[in-house]
Amino acid sequence: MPKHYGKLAIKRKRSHTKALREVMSTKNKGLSMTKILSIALLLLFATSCQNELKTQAPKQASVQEKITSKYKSLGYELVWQEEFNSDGSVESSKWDFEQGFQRNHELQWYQEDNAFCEDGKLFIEGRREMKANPSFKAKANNWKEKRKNIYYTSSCLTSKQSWKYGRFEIKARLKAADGLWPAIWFLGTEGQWPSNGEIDLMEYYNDMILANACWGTKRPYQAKWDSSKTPVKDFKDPDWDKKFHIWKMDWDKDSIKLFLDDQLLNTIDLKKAINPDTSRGPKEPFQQAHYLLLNLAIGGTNGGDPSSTPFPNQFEIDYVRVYQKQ
Ligand SMILES: [Ca+2]
Repeated sequence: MPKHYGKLAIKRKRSHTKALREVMSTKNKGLSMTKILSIALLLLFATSCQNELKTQAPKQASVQEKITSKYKSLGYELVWQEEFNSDGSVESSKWDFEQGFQRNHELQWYQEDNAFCEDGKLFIEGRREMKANPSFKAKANNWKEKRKNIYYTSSCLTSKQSWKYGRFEIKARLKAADGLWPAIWFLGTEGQWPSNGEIDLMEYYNDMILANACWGTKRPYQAKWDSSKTPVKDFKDPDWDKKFHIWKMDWDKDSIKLFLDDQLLNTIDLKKAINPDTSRGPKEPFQQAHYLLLNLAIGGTNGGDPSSTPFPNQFEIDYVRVYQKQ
C-alpha cells in the first residue's frame, strides 16, 4: 500500500476523534437536539470514510497489478519503479543529487532543496533567486568559479540504480518556455563523457523536443551525435505543455529507440555507436549499464534566455518504470 494512503487514513481518524471529542465535551451542559444530530452525522461520515478506505486498498493493488503485468506478453518483467507516492523529500535510497554548477555554462545552481514529492509526483522547481556563489574566486578563469552570484536554482536527480537494456517508461509534464531546458537522460557508468555514452530520452529547449544519443570521437570532450529535433508546434496541440506525456525507450544490444506518446522519434543503430579511442571509455558505450538523470536546467549553451520567463516553474515527473527481459 502506498504510504500516502496510510497517512491519509491516520489523518482522517485523528480528525474524526478530535471533532467527536469537541462535541462530546459539551455534554455536561446538556445535549441539545443539534448536538445529537451533529454526533450522528459525524459517525455517519466516519463510517463512510472507512468504507472508502477499504475500497481504495484493492484498487491500488489492481493498479499495481496492471503496471507489473503491462508488458509481460512481450517477455518484460518490471525490475524497478518509482511512483513518487511518498509526499515530501525525494527517497534517498533511490536518488542522489548533483550539487552546484555542473555543465554547459548553465545558469542554475543545483541543490537538493528544489525537488519534492506531492500528489504522487516529483516536482523539480526552477527558481529565480540570488545567492553568493560559494565557489567564487576573484581571478578564476573557470566559469564555475568566476561567477560572483547565483541567479537561479534547480535540481538534478541521479538514480542510484543503473541498467543495461530494457524498456523505460517515464510520464512527465514540462513547461515549454524560453530559457528552460528540462531533460530525462542517461549516462554510462564507465568512462569519461562522451565516451561513456549519453542517451537523451527527452530534452526540451528552444521550442523543440529532442531525442538523442552521443558517444566519443578521437578528440576528448567532442561528441558524435545521433539527434532528432521536433518543434513542439508539430504536435498540433496548443495545450501540449499543459498535459502529461509518456516517454519510452526500448534498448537492446542492437538499437535504442526513443518514443514520445508512442511516436518513434529516433532510432540509434548501436553498430555505429563505437568509440574510436578506447582510452577514455569502453569501445561500445551502449553495451554497458547507464544511470538516469532527471533535471531542469536553465539557460546555458542551449537553454536560451530565461529573463522573460516567470519563476518559479516546475518540471513534473509522475513515474519512472523499468522493464527488462529476463
Ligand atoms: Ca506518480
